[in-house]
Amino acid sequence: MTERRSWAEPWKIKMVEHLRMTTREERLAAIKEAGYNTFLLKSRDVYIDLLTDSGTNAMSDRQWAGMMLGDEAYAGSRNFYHLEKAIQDYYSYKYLVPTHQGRGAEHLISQTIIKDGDYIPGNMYFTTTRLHQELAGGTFVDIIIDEAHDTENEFPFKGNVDLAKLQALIDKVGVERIPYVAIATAVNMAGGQPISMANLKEVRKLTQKYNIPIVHDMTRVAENAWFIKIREEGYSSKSVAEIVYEICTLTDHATMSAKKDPIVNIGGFLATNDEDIYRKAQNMVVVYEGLHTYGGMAGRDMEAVAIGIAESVQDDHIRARVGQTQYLGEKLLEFGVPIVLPIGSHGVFIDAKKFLPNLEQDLLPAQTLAAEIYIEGGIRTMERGIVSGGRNKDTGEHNRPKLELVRVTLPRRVYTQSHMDVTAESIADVYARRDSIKGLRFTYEPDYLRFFQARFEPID
Ligand code: PM9
Repeated sequence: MTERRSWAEPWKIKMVEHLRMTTREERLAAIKEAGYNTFLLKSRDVYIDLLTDSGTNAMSDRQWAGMMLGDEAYAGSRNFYHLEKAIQDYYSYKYLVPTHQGRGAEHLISQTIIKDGDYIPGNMYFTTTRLHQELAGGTFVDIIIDEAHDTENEFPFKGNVDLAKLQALIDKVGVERIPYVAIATAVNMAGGQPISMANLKEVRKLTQKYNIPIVHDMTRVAENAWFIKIREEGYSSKSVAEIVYEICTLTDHATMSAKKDPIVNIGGFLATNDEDIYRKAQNMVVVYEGLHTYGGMAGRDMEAVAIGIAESVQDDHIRARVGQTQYLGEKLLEFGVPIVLPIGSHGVFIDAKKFLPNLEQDLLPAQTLAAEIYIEGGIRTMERGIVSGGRNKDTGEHNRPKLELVRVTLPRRVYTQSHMDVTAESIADVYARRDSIKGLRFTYEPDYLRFFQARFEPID
C-alpha cells in the first residue's frame, strides 16, 4: 500500500482547444503593444491563460446538453424556474434576481440598500464590490483579521472577521450608518482564504444584536466550504453541499458571480430572503439588466448555471479543483518562490514585494512581475496590488494595499498537471533573473477599476 493516495480529476476530456506557442520576441512585442497590462493582451498571444477563473471554466457534457434546453422566451423561461429552485435547494435563499454577472448584482444591492454617507464593513475589499459601494455613496471599511495582510502567516482561516474591528466601527459611526456587513467566502484579494463557520456564526450573533443584515459575496462559497470540511473541527464528515447550505443560512442576501463556482462562462444573480429587498431589486433589474426572469442571461445560460451549481458542490469536484491549486503552490514553494500561505482556493498568489524586494510599491512590482511572467513563458497572470487598489475616493491618493500580489489563477476543469509544471518552471526562471527586473510607470490611468485598462511603460 502506498502511504498516500493521489487524487485525480473526476472527469475526462472530451474535446480539446489548441494552444498557440509564441517566441520570446513575439511576446516582447505583444506585451509592449498591450501597455504592459496583461488584461490588454490578445488571447491568441497567450499560451497558458491563468489571468482569472472568471468565466474561463470548461462546462460539462450535462451543462452543454442543458444549453440545448434553453427556453428563450422573453418572460417566464423554464430555465429561470430551474435556476430559482437550484438557489433555494443548494443555497437556501428564497428569492432570485438574475443578472448578467456578479457586478450587476453588486449594483442592485448597493443602490437598493446603501445611503449617502454610509459605511460598509467587510472582510477585505474586492475591486468591483467596493466601487459599487462607493458609487452608491458608501465607504468601505476593512474588518478582516490582521493575519490576512501577512503573506507568511499560516492561520487556516485568514478570511475571518475581526469582531473587535466590527464593534469599533459600530461604536464610532453608529448602527444607523451601517446598512449591512459584507462577508465574502474564499476571500479573493486575501489570496482565496476561507472564513470559518465559527467566525461567521460570531459575526451573525453580533450583527443580529444590532439588526444589521449580512450580504454574502458567495462567488466562491463551495471552495470556502471545502476548507471548512478539511480544517474546521466538527465538519470533516459533512459534505461540501451541507456546509455550503449552512453558510448561506447564516446570511440574509447574496451576490454571485456565477462565472466562478458554478462553472459557467457568463451569469450571476442576487439572492435574498427579504421580500422587500427582492421587490426593489426586481424592479431595478428591468432598468439595468433585463426582465426579472432573465436579468441579462439567455435561457440557456440560466440552465447551465442551474446544472453547474449542483456540480460545484460535489466533494470530488472541489477536492480536485482546490487540489490543483495546492499542487501548483507546492511546486512554486519547491522552487523557493514566495507565495501567500496557506495556499488558497482558486489561485496561487505570488508575493511580489518579496519576489522583487528592490522595487518599492510605486514601481508597481506586481504589475511588473505579471508582465515578466508573460514574457518568460506566455503565461498570463493578474496584478493584485497597488494598481488594483485604485485611488482613495476622497483624497485621490493611491490606496496602498499591504498585499502586493500576482495572482496565478486556475480556471476550473481546463488545464492539466503538465500545464501546472510548465507554469511553475517558467515562474522559477523569472525568479532566477529577478535582480535584473526594473519597474513600470503609468502612461494612462482610467477613472474606474484602473487595473483593467491602464497602460504602462518600463522604467529604465
Ligand atoms: N472576480 C476575478 O478575476 C473577475 C473580475 S475582476 C478581475 O477574480 C468577487 C469575489 C469576485 C468577482 C470577480 C466579482 C465580480 C465579485 N466578487 O466579474 O462581475 O471575484 O462576474 O463578478 C474576477 P463579475
